[in-house]
Amino acid sequence: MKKIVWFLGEWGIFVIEMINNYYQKWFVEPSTVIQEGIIHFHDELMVVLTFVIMFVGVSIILLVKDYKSNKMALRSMNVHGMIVETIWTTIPGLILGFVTIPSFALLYSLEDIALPSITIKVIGKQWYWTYEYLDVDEDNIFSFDSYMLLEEELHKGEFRLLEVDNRLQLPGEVYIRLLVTAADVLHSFAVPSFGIKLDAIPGRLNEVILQVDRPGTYYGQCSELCGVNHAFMPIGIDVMPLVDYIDWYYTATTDYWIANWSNWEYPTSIR
Ligand SMILES: [Cu+2]
Repeated sequence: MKKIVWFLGEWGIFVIEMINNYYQKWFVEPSTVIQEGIIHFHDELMVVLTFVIMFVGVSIILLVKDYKSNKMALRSMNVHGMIVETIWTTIPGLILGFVTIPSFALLYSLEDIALPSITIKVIGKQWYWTYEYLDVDEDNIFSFDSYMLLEEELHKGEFRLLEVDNRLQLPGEVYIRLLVTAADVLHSFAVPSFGIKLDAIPGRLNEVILQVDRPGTYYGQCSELCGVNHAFMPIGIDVMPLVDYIDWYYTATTDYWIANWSNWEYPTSIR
């Protein structure tokens, strides 16, 4: 018994993590503080849960075992135990109170609105995403669509059902405001590495503040059943240093307005 407990304590987590990594049943690598917080909270909660389940399980086994001559079971049929009832109400209450503190801290930090440096509107459509960059020119908004790449369009090493033709480009280590909405039916903009999952609702704007710590390529998927091609509207995001982002932004917007010069209107305000 001692050896089993020792094994679980020393090697249990390690073994579970190995199995989870092998089958990819763990969280993806976090790249925002929010997602790190979510993973930490999950790990803390699992410790509490493990002890609760062990205690309740052992109690049930003790009670059910040899039920007919079990003093505890017989007693509970006739007598109320004031003390024991107080204990089994208070202790779960205390546990819940203990869990509430990190939970609320996390919830409030998810909703925290910092002053954003850039604002991007994400529009879910059947079945692709449109990204609008709202910052520079209100009258001539720079936007593009992002479609999934078909299997025959993929290059070696690219991910099937995750690769898109135009990835959303974002700067790293900067507060970004995402406004999420939909043009037709319900969609959901979800990127696991960022810890965000926002419903895209026609006629409504949902807002989240994002700050990505690591540059790289990130993937997400639409997470609300939105029709036959629901599984085929992935999200691809490139996060780069701010300098590279500004470079990309000016090249892309210039190209965009040269291509769409006939739609261009003289801006009434430039921020
Ligand atoms: Cu969708």
